[in-house]
Amino acid sequence: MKLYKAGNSICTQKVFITLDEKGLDYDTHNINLFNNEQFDPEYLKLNPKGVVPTLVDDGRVIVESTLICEYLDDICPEPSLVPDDAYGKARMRVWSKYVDEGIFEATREISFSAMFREKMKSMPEEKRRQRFKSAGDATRGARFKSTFEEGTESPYVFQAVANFEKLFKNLEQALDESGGPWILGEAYSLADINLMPYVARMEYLTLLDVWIAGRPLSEAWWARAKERPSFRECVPGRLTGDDISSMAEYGAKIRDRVAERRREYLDGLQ
Ligand SMILES: N[C@@H](CCC(=O)N[C@@H](CS)C(=O)NCC(=O)O)C(=O)O
Repeated sequence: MKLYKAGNSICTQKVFITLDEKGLDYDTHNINLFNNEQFDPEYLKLNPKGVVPTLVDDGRVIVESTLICEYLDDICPEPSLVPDDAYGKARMRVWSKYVDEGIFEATREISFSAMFREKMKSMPEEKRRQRFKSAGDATRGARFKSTFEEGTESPYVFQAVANFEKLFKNLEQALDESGGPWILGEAYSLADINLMPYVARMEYLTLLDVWIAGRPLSEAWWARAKERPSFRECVPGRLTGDDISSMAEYGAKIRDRVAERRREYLDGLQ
């Protein structure tokens, strides 16, 4: 199996954790997103959206991190990371969908406004223009442009802050209903794995407590999740010292504004 990945890519981290939990062997191929290697015509043949990760298993190409994780559970059922029953599977997939439809973009927008934006400021204009390329996804280029130009003032960042607020409200309720220790109850599953890299990113950016403070079940879930050997191996274990210090340094600069935007969102609900 070969996994196409990028350094510090949240979507790839889900796949790394799943591979590690399963004890599967694989090779990796790095795609440098800042050199626009995701738009290389050869890579676009594998992944037409021009994103990572992509898994190639015996010549078969699988895209979309959530689907890759489910594929890995299908080809290697032990230890199981997917509930046996139909209702359990549906509950797990609601969490995956939730992450894919709101939390992934929220994490990307917040990360861009804090960090990648600063990196892109020093890029030559032509390279930056290439980076805004959308590979056919009209909103992707617009989002990049908005977070690059407006930073935390971008409406996409406001929406991102609100999405994290809704996430932790739902997580607290789900853990209460399931009785924990994991999102679906007793069994650790892809519902947990699919969420962990996004929560980790907020912690690395020093922003997590904006949403998690005062939510004891979510705090306990997170403390438990980040102690799993697969997480330690695949997230902190694969980040460079520079990745970790950049996230802390740039995240701290937007922290106060993120907390204010959360307040604006909560005030707007009243
Ligand atoms: N829904 C896709 C999203 C993949 C995605 O957007 N990956 C990011 C890295 S986490 C990427 O490749 N971005 C390319 C870019 O920034 O141009 C998945 O979960 O696989």
